[in-house]
Amino acid sequence: MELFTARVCPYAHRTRLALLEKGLEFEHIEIDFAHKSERFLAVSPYGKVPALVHDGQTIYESAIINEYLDEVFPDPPLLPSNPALRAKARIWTHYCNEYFTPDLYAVIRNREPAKHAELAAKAAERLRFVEREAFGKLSGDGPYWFGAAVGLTDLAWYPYFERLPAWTHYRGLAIPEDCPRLAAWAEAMAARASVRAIANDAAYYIASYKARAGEPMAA
Ligand SMILES: N[C@@H](CCC(=O)N[C@@H](CS)C(=O)NCC(=O)O)C(=O)O
Repeated sequence: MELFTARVCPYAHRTRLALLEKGLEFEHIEIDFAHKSERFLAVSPYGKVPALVHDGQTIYESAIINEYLDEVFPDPPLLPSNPALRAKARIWTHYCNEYFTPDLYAVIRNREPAKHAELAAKAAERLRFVEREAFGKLSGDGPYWFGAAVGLTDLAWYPYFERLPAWTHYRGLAIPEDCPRLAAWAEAMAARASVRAIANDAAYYIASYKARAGEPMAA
């Protein structure tokens, strides 16, 4: 199994975490976006990471790769067994991709101080929605999205929280104080062996996001 990946990429991070949680061996192929190899462009039709080659097939799109891995290597399972809960797990990954991520990145990309408060408030509201609708309704005693067992939803969301120190540094955005369940979840995730095995520190992300963020902006 080969994984085309990049250290900075939150989507590739999701798949690396899934492979580690499953205890699967794979060849790690680091892609430099400025110099994409012919092999990479041949296997990854969108020219994006992550892309997985397994059994002669290329699978791409992080959420789809992770479901593929869960189907082909079902132990340990990373989706709930109940169909309604499986649907909810997918809804939350969809929410991450379609609503949370664009609003989060809008905050760090924005260089206009006049727009900052509105963008930051919108991203913080996304986090409060997670606190209320996910941790308040689905997680029981937690600590994970669907309770006691880690799953694909946790793996889809966690990469943004490892990167959050860059948002705090450049834009003053952090987990809101009225989101204690979300904060406890981020801590529980950070302590997992899979997460620790490939974690980068805040300084790495602050340097990585410099080109996008520019200078820190007063909150
Ligand atoms: N929807 C894709 C997004 C993947 C993606 O956007 N990857 C970025 C890096 S984070 C990429 O490969 N970009 C290639 C480039 O910038 O040339 C997924 O979930 O896998």
